This record gives sequence, structure tokens and C-alpha cells, in this order.
Amino acid sequence: MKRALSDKQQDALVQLLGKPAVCVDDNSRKTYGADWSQAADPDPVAVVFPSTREQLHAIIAYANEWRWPLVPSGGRTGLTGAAVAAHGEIVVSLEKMNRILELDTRERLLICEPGVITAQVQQAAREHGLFYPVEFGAEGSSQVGGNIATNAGGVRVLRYGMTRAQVAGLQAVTGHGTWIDEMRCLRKDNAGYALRELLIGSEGTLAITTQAGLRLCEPMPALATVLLLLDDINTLPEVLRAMQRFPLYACEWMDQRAFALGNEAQANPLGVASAAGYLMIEAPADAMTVEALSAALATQPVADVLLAQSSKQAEGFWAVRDSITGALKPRHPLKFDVGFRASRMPAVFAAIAQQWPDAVVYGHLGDGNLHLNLVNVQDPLHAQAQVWQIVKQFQGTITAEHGIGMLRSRALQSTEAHDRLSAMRAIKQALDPNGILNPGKLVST
Ligand code: 2HG
Ligand code: ZN
Repeated sequence: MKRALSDKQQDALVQLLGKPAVCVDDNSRKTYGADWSQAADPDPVAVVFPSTREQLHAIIAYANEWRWPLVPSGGRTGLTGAAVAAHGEIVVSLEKMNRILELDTRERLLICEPGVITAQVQQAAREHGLFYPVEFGAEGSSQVGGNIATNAGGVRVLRYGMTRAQVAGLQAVTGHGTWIDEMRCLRKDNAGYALRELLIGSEGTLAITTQAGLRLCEPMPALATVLLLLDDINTLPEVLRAMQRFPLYACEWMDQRAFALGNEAQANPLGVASAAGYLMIEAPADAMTVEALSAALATQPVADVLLAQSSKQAEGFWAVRDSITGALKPRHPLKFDVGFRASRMPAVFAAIAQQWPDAVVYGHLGDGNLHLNLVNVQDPLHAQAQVWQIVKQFQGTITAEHGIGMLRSRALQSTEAHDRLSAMRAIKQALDPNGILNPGKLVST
């Protein structure tokens, strides 16, 4: 039976937050109940916009009192439906808690509320001669709270780590209404369980972030960008190994089909030969010179080496990489985000090619992360089972970057060890005993 808020329940929300911060109109419900995944049709009962952590805390208390499920919501750019509200939940948008509270250049630390947009963090860092290294396609609309909830990755993970590596401090309110305040922002702090680590990547199922301390870095050095054309995928681990003499800042993979799709989407496609695959690598320009590249690759069977001669040419390479997802969209691919050790990649590629000769594979190969896209799939459930079989066979992960959310929740249950799942459920029970936070996501209770 579909639940609706009674007048009394709606009035109570308005009492807590004020009328403008409680929206029940169709447009708000549809907009804020959906994310980029389109995992399910949005159907929340309301969308609320707390402006302070006290208001957020009051919403949690309300949800526990009425046993009403909440879906925490950031920029809604996730790809697995962790922010989708399809079952009469109340969406809690953090977009009004959007202040940068402090930027300390000596500490290289930025303190902010969860609704700050990723690109604003990057901009603030730049204005102070610093750099925020979480860079990904959705940085223009994703929010810090969502990045933390999903442990957002991107193209610089290889060098700087995922969002987890940047979170120096975190303050959050659990589903139980208790505060976890880890805003000391110390480099070394070994005082007990790593609760901050636990909350990062928990996809809004344990707590909602109210404040974060983000580490900033020195700006990146000038980078050289090279495109390596490979004819034989079996040589990948060796080529990767050879390139590791450089401090790598990006290491992206595009197979033949992925590269062609991205390239055809360009107004001026690159005139690059066809190859089995393309490795796009970035390293400091003063290290990855023409001579150093020739030395590194002297004994490697690389078909061609294209070192970008200008930043414009490098941007051209990146444009191809960044266009693949969009170019694939009209083909409605069945999407996977698997991860494996580098040494297993050739065997994984062979297994994929054997089952799906027209698969499109690209992604963050330097991190062992493949975005596998299957097209023309007749039986998605069967195809998914086959992918999980490959993951199992080569000891990989069902998601290296995009997380579990709604779309992979059942897969998590079927692919993870029973005891690991039990530990996750016990944690969920401890921090959100009434199951009000993001039910049906990640580890379903
Ligand atoms: C990327 O690396 C994103 O471009 C999206 O993680 C990948 O659409 C995808 O599968
Ligand atoms: Zn990615």
C-alpha cells in the first residue's frame, strides 16, 4: 500500500523546517527523487531542505518517530540509484547546507557543509594556489556530501586516491540520531575504530554528513599526455609495468570500440590508426620526455606512441575519453563497473571477448577499474550472472567505483561472503536500528 503523509505529519515537517523547505509538488518530487542512474521511477512523498545541522538532526528524529524512510540527496549524479526515492520516502536534499566554512592554506584544509558542489571546492582551492584532486565527469553538479557517501573516484585516483583519501574530518548524524564528530582533522589519529572511514562510501545508509574537512594538495605539475596504441592486449601488464617508472597521474583504457565511439563524437575526430586498445597516460612533462618514453618502451610491443605536442592536443585525447559514456547512451548498454588486479587483465579481457565480442570496455585501467558496457543484450539477468562469474573467477569486485546503491544491492547479497554481509548488517543495525536511512540500498535489511 502506498503511504502518504497525513496532514499532521506534513504539518510537523513544516514546523521543523518552515514551509518553503518542505515541497510536495510533483515537479520537486520527480526531480529530487531521481538520479543519473534512472534506476527506478521517482516517487517520494516529499522533499525537504534543511539549512542547518540542527534541522537535519530534527528530521532524523522525526523519521524515527514516524518510522518514515529518508533518502539523503546530493547532486544526484550517482550511477547506481543510491539517491533514488521510488517508494514514498522523504528526500532530504542537502543543497541548502552549502557553505565553505574555512580554507586554511597552512593546513591545506577546506572545511565545508555537505551541499557544496565539487567544482566549487576545486575553484576555492585554485584561488588559494592549491588543488583538490577529486576530478570526474559530474564535478559540476555533484556535491561533497554525495562524494563522501559514494567515495567518489574519477581519473586522478591513481595518483591521489579516492574521496576517502581527501577526507581529513567528518561530522555526521547517524540514523539513530547520534553524532559522529571526527572533525579533528589530524594526519595521525589512532583513537579507536575508524568511524570516519566506515561512513565514507556507506551510501547514506548509516549517517548523513553535516560537515567535512577536505585535504587540499599542491597544484599538479605540468603534465605530458601520451596515447599508446596496443595491438596485443596480452602485453598490457608489461606495458603498464614499464610505464610505472613515471609517476602516473592518469592511466585510462579505451578498447577499439570505445575509442571509435568517443572519436566519432568529436567535431574533428583524431586521425589515429585503429588498434586493439589505447592507453592514455599522463605523467609530469619533465619526466615523461620523448627520450624517457623511448627508453621505457624500447622493448615493449607497442604499435604506436602518440605524445601530445600541445595542451590542445592533450585535450583532444581527453575529449575522446570523456565522450564515450554519452556516445554509448543511445545504445542502452548494460553497464558494469568491475575491478581486477592488473596481472589478470589479459585473461579478463579474453573472457569478456569470448562471451561478448561487441562489448565496449574503457575505464581507469591504472586502478584496475573497467567500465564494461554490453550492447544488444537479450537477457540482462543472464548476462549479469555471467559477468559476476568472471568477477568471481578472477577475484575481482562487482564495483570498483560506482558503488552498490539500488542497482547492485541484490548482486552484493549473492556475490559477497555470508559473514562479510552479516558484519555489514550488524553495523547497519547499530547505527540505524529503525532502518530509516536509504532502505533497499547497499546492504538491504
Ligand atoms: C567514467 O569513468 C565514469 O567515465 C562513467 O565513471 C562510466 O558511464 C560509465 O560507465
Ligand atoms: Zn569511471
